[in-house]
Amino acid sequence: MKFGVNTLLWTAAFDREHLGLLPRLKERGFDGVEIARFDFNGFPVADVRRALESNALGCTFCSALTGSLSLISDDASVRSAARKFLEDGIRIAADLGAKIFTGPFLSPVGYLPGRRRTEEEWRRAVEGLQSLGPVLAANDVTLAIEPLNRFETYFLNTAADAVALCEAVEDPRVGVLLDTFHANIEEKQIGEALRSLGRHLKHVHTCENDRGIPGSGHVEWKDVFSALQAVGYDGWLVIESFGFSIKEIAAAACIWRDLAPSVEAIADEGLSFLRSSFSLSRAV
Ligand code: LER
Ligand code: MN
Repeated sequence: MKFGVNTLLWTAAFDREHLGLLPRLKERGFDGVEIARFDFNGFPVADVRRALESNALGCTFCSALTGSLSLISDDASVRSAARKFLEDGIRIAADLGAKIFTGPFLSPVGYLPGRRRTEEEWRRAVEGLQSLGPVLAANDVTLAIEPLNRFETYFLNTAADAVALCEAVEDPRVGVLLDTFHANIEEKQIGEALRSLGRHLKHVHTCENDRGIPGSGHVEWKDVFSALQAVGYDGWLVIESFGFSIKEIAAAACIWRDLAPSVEAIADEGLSFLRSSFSLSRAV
């Protein structure tokens, strides 16, 4: 298992000015960093890769469809812009040295049309994801699609639907990211959801139920770790929360209060908790 932390704790757009974070994260015991960017223009990929390598840190790459980008729109030009965005993201992931490109990649985050998804939208999702296959293979990257809770998307909320989507896509490079924050809202039991994902589970966001310090709330971590062991998951566990005082992030993620004494506490105390929970789960 590899332990990482998402840069959204510190910034909405990771850039050169944030490279100073990396030695600190290494020193605190992280194996890697999940770099987050929503706008790829001007992203200094080569500099970021060099800094990750010189700090002996691995990475994953995270983004989201925002604004008008949608892989399931009824407008073909919108779908094709979303496909281009995702292809660019896959190439950036590879250039960073990441094997995982992850996030909510079907419908824009926060878009709630006030109805259920349609069969036509489902078909476009399957086709859109299938169309990424050659770029994923050429770059040796896996796409981990993130179901979000019902207040952030109407399109994909549960592990069961994510499995159905992967089985329709039939590409081993298209799998699922389970985020314990969203799963805590949508699943009966997070452990069961993880077990049901099986081989489709490609990535995990380890978040407390309030996006505070992992281990400080009511997520059933014992069950999470035993389920991860049961499905033979050996990928990344990435702590994800959001900077409380960064306006764009606070607005996008609905963070209206401090979730912990500091964002560093979420990273550092979260890491100690997750590492010891992981060790305990192996000892059973
Ligand atoms: C992103 O990983 C996430 O979990 C969302 O809630 C924010 O887009
Ligand atoms: Mn997440």
